[in-house]
Order: sequence, then C-alpha cells, then structure tokens
Amino acid sequence: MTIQTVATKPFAGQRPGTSGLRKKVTEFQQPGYLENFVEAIFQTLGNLSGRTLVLGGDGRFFNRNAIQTILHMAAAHGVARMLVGRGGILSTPAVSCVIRKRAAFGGIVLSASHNPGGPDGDFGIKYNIENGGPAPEKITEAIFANTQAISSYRISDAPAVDLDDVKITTLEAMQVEVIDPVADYAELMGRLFDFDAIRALFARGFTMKFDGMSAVSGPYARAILEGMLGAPAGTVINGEPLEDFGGHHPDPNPVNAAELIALMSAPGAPDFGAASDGDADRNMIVGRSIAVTPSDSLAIIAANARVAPGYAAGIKGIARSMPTSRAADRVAEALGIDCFETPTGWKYFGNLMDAGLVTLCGEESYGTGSDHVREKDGLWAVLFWLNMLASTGKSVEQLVGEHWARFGRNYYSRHDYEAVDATAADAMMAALREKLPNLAGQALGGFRVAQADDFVYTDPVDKSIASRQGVRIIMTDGSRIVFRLSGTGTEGATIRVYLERYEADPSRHALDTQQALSGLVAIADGVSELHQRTGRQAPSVIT
Ligand code: G16
Repeated sequence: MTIQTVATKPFAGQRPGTSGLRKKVTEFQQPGYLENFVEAIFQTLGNLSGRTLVLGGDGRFFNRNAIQTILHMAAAHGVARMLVGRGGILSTPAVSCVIRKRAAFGGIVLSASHNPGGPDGDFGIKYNIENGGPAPEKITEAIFANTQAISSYRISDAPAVDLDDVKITTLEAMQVEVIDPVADYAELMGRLFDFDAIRALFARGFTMKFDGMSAVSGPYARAILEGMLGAPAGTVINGEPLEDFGGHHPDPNPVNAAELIALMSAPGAPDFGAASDGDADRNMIVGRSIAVTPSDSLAIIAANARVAPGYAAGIKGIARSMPTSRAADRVAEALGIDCFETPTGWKYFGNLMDAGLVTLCGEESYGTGSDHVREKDGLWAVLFWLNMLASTGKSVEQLVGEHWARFGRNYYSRHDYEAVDATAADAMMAALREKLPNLAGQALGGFRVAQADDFVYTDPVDKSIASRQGVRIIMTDGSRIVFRLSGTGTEGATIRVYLERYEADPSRHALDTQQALSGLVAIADGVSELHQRTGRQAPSVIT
C-alpha cells in the first residue's frame, strides 16, 4: 500500500456557501471533484500529525464512497486518528458533539442537509473546527483559494476500510476508530433534559409522532424516544435512513412534512408531532392543529428554559439570524438578557457561544440549538419541547397561546421563489439596494418605513464584518420585509422574502397568517418588482 500523488486541475466554483460546498451528486462524481476539495481542506489545516478528526454523514447517496475517499486522503496527509460513525453515519449535531466530547481537532460533515438526495439529488461537504462548529469564513475562504490553486492531491491506494462494526483498524499509519453514531449524543441529551419526567409523561399515555423523513435522525430518535424514554414502538415514523430519503424532500416544514401535518389535524391526533431534516439539525414542532413557527419555538424555549436541568440556572443570552422574527427579542427583554442579531448561517453563532454571551440560538429556517454543541440540533429541540410539556402539564397549543398572550404575537412567514434565473435575481437585488436610500420615511400601503438598509454585521467578539447580508425594510410599527438570496440552493437562485408583523392585542391572535401579512406581501411585490423581473407569479414554497 502506497501513497499516490495524483495530478489534477482546479474546478471552478468550489466556494462554500451558507453551509459548506453543496452541489448535485453528478458534479461530485466527476473524477477529482471531491478529492480537490478535500485536498484543499487538508492543505488549509496544515500539519495533521498527532491530530484526531471526526468523519460522518447523513447516509445519503454517495456518502459511503465519499467516506472511503476522505479516509484514504486523511491517511495520506498524516492524520493520526479518524473517528467515523458506524456505516459512515453521523448526524450533523452528533459530529459537533463528538468533536467536543473527544477533544478532536475538527471534523468533516457529509450532507446537503434538507436538500433532496439520491443519484439526481444533492451532496455536500463542510469542515467543522475544534469547537464543533462550522468553520468561520476565513477558513472557508482559504479552502476555496486552495481549490483554485490545486495541481495534485495525495491519496492512499489501500483497500476500503470496513465501517460496519464498532472497532479500531488502521489505514497506512492512521488509526480508524468506528464509533456508535448515537451513544455520545444520547448521553449528552440525558444530561440536559429531565428524562424521568419525560418517561413519566409517556407512561401516562402521552402520544407522539416523530417523522424522521427517511433521513439520519431516525436512529437517534428511535434510540432516545422509544429506547430510553419509553415512547411506544411506532412513535418514530419514516425512521429508516434511505440513500434517497424515499424520494422525499427531507426539509421539516408544513409543506414537505404534509403527512405529519395531516395526522396532527385528523381526529384522534397524537398529543405532539415533530420532524427533523436530512442531517438531523433542523426541527419542526407541531401540536394538535398548530405548527409552531421556528421563531416562536425559539422564544417559547427561551421563556421556559429553566424547566430543563441543563438550563436550570437560566440562559445567558439569545441569538437569532436577522430574518428570524423578533419574538425572541421580547423574551430577552423580559429576562433582562441580550438578544443578538446575526447574518443567516449557523457559523455566526459560534463566537457568541464560545465567548459565553449566548446560550440559545435560532433561525427561521427550522433551526434551533444551544451551546451544548456548535450546530443547530433537531432532536434537542424536540426533547426541549417534551421537557416543557412534561414539566408544565400543558399542551403545545396552551404553551403557544399563553406565550402570545404574554408577549404578543409576531405573525411570520417566508415566501421562497426557487430555481429562479440567477441573473434576474441578482438584478432584482441590485435594484432593491439602489432604492434603499429613498425608502426611509415613505408611506407604503398603510405602513411607514422607519429604516431600509442592507444588513451589515460586526461580530462582537472578533470584530469581523459581514456585509450585504439581506435587504430589510423596517416599518415604524416594527413590521419587517426582508429579501435575500439563499446560499444553499443548487439550481439557479432562490429568492427568499421574509415577512413579519407584530400584534399585541390578544383578540387578534387567531388570524390566518397569510391574511395577517397580506399588506406586507403587496408592498414587497411592489418595491422589488419580483413578479415582473422573475416571471414568477407566486412563491414555490410558503412556510
Ligand atoms: C444552512 C445554515 C443555516 C441557514 C440555512 C438556510 O442550514 O446552516 O444557518 O439558515 O442554511 O440558508 P439559506 O437561506 O442561505 O438557504 P442547513 O440546515 O441547510 O445546513
């Protein structure tokens, strides 16, 4: 067995987006494509002797091939030890957990998250640093620069490593330790939440459905909910990870998890419903006939955090991405703690958590998490809700209704226009940016613009600046319209329009969300000329 040096040429466009490099599987299958990116990672990391790295993915099509390639390249770059999930499986939050628990140097996560899988679907790769979180921009930019300068990569020609049993083997001089993908993570959850109270809840006949969406959360949910917490068998549906996610779009929102939503509105619905995405970092929380918005979920968790043992001492602060509703800001104010507003991308929360400024983080895109790891964490959010339900004896509907009565309701929705012509989308954003200076003070459809800008973030810890993070139009009553282009789409451009309206009056808390936001929708259309510019008459997805 020898280490080979293989000549190669750069591929254009290997710049990592919001969450690493995400492309079609067919693109990743080009000879040298994955290898170039992995070589660029290793070149960026420098000397790896004595270092341990964690490796795993969400099990989608191409996962196993990619794991073998990365192991063989790691061995060629002098990595001392690789910790790999059995079968190449590790959820994104589990990678973060293992990096932290075992004090690894970093890890490689293979996933395209909520994007569809299979031979015609998407694949992705990202590097996480030693705090367990996604690499900050200075590292991802260095990786990108290396992909553009590459002329060769190094790889071992040793046979494939058996990954299907928990055991330690060697590859060249590197140790490969195959680990149980669930154990470290389940142990951490047991320390954060009141498992006795949740066990007692299920023992009293409480019913739940968890939709694994045929992706990686299934094994974790089965082990914890059905195994450790005594939920009846069958609580976890679509719990077997499949390479193509059963043809489903594993993005937990009311549109893609329609089966669960229907179940929760039918006669005899379970008490609680939840779903997670491809790599198990997103979550959706559903009560009987109510889907909780991620923005509300963050706020409700923050307001009730002390019920969970891991948060009994209270929370230090909250962070939310800019487009996420301001429901959490009101809770932070009541608690007398800070609420930070960051650009979209979980990586922006890392510094705040490392500096001890925040405990809870959340995003409108069905991501919620805390400083227990440095990724968002789907099952963690579900267990937090179970802990709240068990400790308060209230239903999801009650918890949400009482929260709105106390803090007011932030009506919220996101309208996505997917696979739009990228040139048209860029032109729309450019035109919007030009209009911004003239918008402040203008009266628009019953609202008055208080502020209109392109969000710029200065990291409070390292003072790095991220600009052009989303066009926002903020009204004098606090209502907002935000426009940004997705950094995770793999086809053309995806335009996201985020709409938010605050309503303090409890007698107006039961309106239909889209109706409550219709005035803002009309303003958004008018200001952006979205329909004329893209030729789209309606959003592809409304959440
Ligand atoms: C990633 C990021 C999130 C972000 C989401 C959507 O999530 O980690 O922080 O909110 O993408 O980003 P965009 O609006 O740019 O598509 P995931 O679950 O895809 O890794």
